[in-house]
Amino acid sequence: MKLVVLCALVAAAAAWPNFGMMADSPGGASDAQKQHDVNSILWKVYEEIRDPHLKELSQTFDPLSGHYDDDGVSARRLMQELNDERLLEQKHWFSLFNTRQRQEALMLYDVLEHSTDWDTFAGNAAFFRVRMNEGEFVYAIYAAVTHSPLTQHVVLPPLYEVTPHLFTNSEVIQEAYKAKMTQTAAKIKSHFTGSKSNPEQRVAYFGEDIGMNTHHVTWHLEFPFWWDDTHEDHHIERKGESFFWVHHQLTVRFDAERLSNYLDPVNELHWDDMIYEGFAPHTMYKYGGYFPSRPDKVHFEDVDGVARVRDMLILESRIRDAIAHGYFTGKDGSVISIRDSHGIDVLGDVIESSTYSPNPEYYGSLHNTAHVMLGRQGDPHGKFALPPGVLEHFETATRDPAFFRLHKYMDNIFREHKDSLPPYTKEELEFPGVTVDSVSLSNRLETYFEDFEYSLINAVDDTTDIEDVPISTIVSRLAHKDFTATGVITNSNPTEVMATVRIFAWPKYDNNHVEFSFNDGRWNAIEFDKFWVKLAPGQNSITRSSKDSSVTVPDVPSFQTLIDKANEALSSGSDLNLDEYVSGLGLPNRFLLSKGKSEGMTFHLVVFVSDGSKDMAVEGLHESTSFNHYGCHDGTYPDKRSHGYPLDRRVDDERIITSLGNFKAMDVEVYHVEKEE
Ligand SMILES: [Cu+2]
Repeated sequence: MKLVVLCALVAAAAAWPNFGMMADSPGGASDAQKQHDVNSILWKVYEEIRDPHLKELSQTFDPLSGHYDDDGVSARRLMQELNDERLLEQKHWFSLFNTRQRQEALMLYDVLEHSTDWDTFAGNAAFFRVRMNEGEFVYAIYAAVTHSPLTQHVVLPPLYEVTPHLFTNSEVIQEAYKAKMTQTAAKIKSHFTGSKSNPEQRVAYFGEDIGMNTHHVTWHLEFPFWWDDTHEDHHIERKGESFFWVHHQLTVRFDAERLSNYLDPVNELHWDDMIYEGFAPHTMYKYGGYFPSRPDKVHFEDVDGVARVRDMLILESRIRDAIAHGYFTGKDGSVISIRDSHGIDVLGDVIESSTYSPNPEYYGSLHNTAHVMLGRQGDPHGKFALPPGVLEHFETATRDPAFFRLHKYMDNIFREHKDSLPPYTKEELEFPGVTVDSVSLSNRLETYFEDFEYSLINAVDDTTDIEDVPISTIVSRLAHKDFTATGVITNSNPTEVMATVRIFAWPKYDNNHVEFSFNDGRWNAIEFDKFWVKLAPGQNSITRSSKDSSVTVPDVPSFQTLIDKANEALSSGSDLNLDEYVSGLGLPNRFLLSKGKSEGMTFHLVVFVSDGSKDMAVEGLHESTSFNHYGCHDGTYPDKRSHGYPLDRRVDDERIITSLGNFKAMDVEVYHVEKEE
């Protein structure tokens, strides 16, 4: 079991000291009621509200009469925009990267975030749902439920069942419409985009995985680039570093998947080079037509109203220059050193860029602009009035293999910075008296593909007069057999010590079966787990199940399950018990192992045990090893060390690490089997 317990506890104490009182405040509602309302407000979001109470609220609630902690400033502003008819129409595409559309979505987010009781929150949600663009509305609800203290225990329904268009192929959507029109129940098989003539299709199961896409969207919701401390109530700690790490892990995982499919790791994309790989998304907007395609081998073009290719090269060289100098220059000319373990955080803020960037006027917004630039290459001058490309939505971005090329490009910039830091010394890395004697696995590591079904009910148009027929799709997805790792660790100190256990693995060989050097391998290390244990004097046997990995989360319950659970809890007065699903931040647990090969794929597995008393940022970590690994948007990240420690810095002499008693390495084979046994 894993959840945000640690972050949440810290958050409740630090950020919202009044939360305990809020639950009893007028208009307070039970968690089950809130879950029910959030379910109902997102159900069939392009259609009329079905819940009678919320439907009535949508007509009777007055946003100006709500209770707010900003004196109603946000509500008055949005009402003004609404009354002036300035807001984006309904049944139109929405993109977060469209500045005006984002502002509108965030105006609603502000209203919800400043609502101090549930009546106000739910009333606003109902009122604006029938008056604002649906895409903006969904984004605002997801962001508000993620960040509002009122909704700490609410589980957001899986996005792939709320807005299925962004997660499945247009062919499947068309079948779903047909099923609805003919009132025939359907289970539609989804296929990955493309054909066997395209080698990239071999790894489409990764870029198109709905769980991985949900993880990606969730990260960007919990760590939004638009988050502004002067406006919000707290600072999100290590946001820039987390931006680096979450994308770095996607990048190295994608390369490992490629190797298991006999493909070379991706090359970086570059502005003055060709975009070799074209892409046909086979995906459509609910409203706004098909996502644009891009042929093979096109040169980057300037995109009207976004940026010129030359601008991108200039931004890149300014950032590389700062890395070479070891400092960024702030808006006021101040020197912001990055030659230390915090430098990565600043660099991440600059590259994304987020509002935390110290000088966006000078360093620009490399990542966000690049997403739009790349997304528009199919229609750079707007001649064909195409809607935004897949790269302009976190839900769909990884479907395009160019996403990983773009992120490899940025990952290499991050590496340039990490390589500018001195390697860790033996003294920094050792854990006196602690030795990892052995590491063993309970069973053969196996991956396979399994079928997963999810509902498309929310994809199709609807009317209250006609009953729903069940419509779902079946996707094939990567999974693995569970396993348990056992480590025997000796503590020869006279007293108990706290230890941080860090587990990584990297593909041992490249596509030509040449072994990666330690230094290249460690940069490509996939993080498998991190947890804290107390080691008694003498020998300790530590077991850890793959199910507990802190980098993963369990599958989110289906939308229907969430509806049933909330209704059940409401009618019986029982607890919701959905806490383990509160954050979807983390890879799906079934994705923990990357795909093996039928003859076995060799990974170099490393276990590093560091001194927990020096690493821990929060007390009591050994009691609850579950935490939000990819960062804590509302609390303190439990680990003081850099993400990826101790493999994040260059290793000039690998013996410094490999000779340590608190380090253990071994080769493991991952087998891919065709059917689950
Ligand atoms: Cu991203």
